[in-house]
Amino acid sequence: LDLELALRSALEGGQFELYYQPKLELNTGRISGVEALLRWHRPGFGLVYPAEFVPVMEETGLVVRVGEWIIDEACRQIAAWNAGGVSDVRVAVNVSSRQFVEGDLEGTVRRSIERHGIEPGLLELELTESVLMSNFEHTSEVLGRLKELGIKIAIDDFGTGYSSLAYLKRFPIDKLKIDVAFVRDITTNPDDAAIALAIITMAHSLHMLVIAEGVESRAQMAYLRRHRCDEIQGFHFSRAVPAEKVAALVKDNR
Ligand code: G
Ligand code: G
Ligand code: MN
Ligand code: NA
Repeated sequence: LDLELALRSALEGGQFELYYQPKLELNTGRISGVEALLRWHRPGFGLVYPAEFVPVMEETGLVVRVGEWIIDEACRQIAAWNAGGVSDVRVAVNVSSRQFVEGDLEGTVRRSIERHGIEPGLLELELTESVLMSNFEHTSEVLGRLKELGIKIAIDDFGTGYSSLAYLKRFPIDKLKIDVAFVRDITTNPDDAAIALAIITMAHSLHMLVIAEGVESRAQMAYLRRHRCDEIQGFHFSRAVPAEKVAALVKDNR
């Protein structure tokens, strides 16, 4: 309950901040984008990670308003980076289930893109399979409208949800994000490797890009590059860092 009360005032209190974890394009070595990850500067507690409070925001519905702030903040940051000479870094934002079902996602995205005057293709939404599977008709309609705005859609934690593969041909999806569960032992466990490689092949056959998350070693990265995975994200390349640090990393990288 204390947590809930504290969360209710966190947004107006300016206590949320987005950190950004870089994504590396394997065939060019470019930082192609970043994933926005929410951090909470909770007074008296220091920096708090989403695992400790996103579930409560989801239960209470706070995640809808905070989710709108996250999208707007990501667009504001894209515009700020563009103004500072970093013009080609795409920002991916996580969308929670309740935000997808109850929020006006298309309206939120459209207004934020317009307010900050950004190129829509620089914004990507990461949706999990469970978010997409809640209601086929609703999902289809919302994704169609989001794609018309020109933004990108990625499936997060791919391969771990209870979903049908049929949706891959029905929904306008740009990218699959291989779940860390298949990446962790990719160089030592033949079953994990087989699943990861099947996802890469399937994504490319369907004209989608594919990224592996949770890459922590050079060996994992080398394996994924050799097998034509497009991008990686993980501690091996970089943790999530504050916005200022992203600009410096990208300038070094160009
Ligand atoms: O940053 P961290 O590794 O602690 O993130 C843990 C999880 O919390 C992520 O996998 C993600 O699904 C969730 N999360 C992080 N940031 C956001 C956010 O901005 N919105 C939502 N809905 N979930 C987030
Ligand atoms: O949205 P999602 O739940 O996929 O958020 C990414 C999560 O994965 C974040 O909580 C982030 O801290 C975590 N993460 C990012 N890179 C790595 C990594 O290399 N290893 C592990 N174990 N977790 C990672
Ligand atoms: Mn994600
Ligand atoms: Na993920």
